[in-house]
Amino acid sequence: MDMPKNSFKQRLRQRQMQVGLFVGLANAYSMEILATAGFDWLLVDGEHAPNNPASVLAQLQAAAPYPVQLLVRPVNHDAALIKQYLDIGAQTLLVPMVDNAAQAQDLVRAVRYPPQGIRGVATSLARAAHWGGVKDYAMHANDEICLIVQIESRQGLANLDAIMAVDGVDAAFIGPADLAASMGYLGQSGQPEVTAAIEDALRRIAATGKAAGVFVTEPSLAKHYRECGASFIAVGGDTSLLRNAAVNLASSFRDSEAESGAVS
Ligand code: 3PY
Ligand code: MG
Repeated sequence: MDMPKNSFKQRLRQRQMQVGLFVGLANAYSMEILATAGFDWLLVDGEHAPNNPASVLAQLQAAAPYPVQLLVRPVNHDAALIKQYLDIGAQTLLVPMVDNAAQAQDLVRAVRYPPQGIRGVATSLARAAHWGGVKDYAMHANDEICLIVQIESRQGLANLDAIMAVDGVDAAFIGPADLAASMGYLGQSGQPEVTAAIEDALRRIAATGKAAGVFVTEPSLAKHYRECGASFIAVGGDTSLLRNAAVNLASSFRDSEAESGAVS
């Protein structure tokens, strides 16, 4: 068969708006539910959620029949771990905490086969290559991989232009929580100085001709960030959706019991 195309990367290039969700439940069955929900992309989080290559694999398989793209966030910049995620079929990686161009350059090398990079070759063992069934996988793989760097520190902002200039970096995604912490506003990503820094970063990324993304749950702020140049946004996370719905359901029944004078 021919090389599977990375439609997320294609739409990213065309700046088509893509709406996504962070997925931290680390479970294939709930991933499959989310895959039916209508998001353009779902991020399997291996940075803060208890994921590893085996659990990411199960989630890639669960979502495969549905028209949604899966992104994978590794816990760090480890080239060996990145190789495992690419081999099991992740085509788009969102890599956290990229602070300078040297790190970005190393990540580009980690996702590419030689001579441009250092990704190890074993297509007969790789789900991504259909275990040897994808015609010339090794020749086309570099083209279909999409590398997104996360900018989420003062240092990352200071080095933004140099990071974006690295050939092979396809897009940058702003992490408001870590950025706020780095700016001295731990837990206050809505702080005006932080949102101003995010706006500026989104504009600067878009001006480089590469795609900009951000995590934002507030609809009016999401609209504003889109106007600043964001073309892919994460609008929430599965863990929060589940917990908020559960808390609201429990409390709505407690409230109605109290209103009707029921004694528990
Ligand atoms: C952050 O906010 O720090 C993230 O990594 C996700 O948005
Ligand atoms: Mg972060």
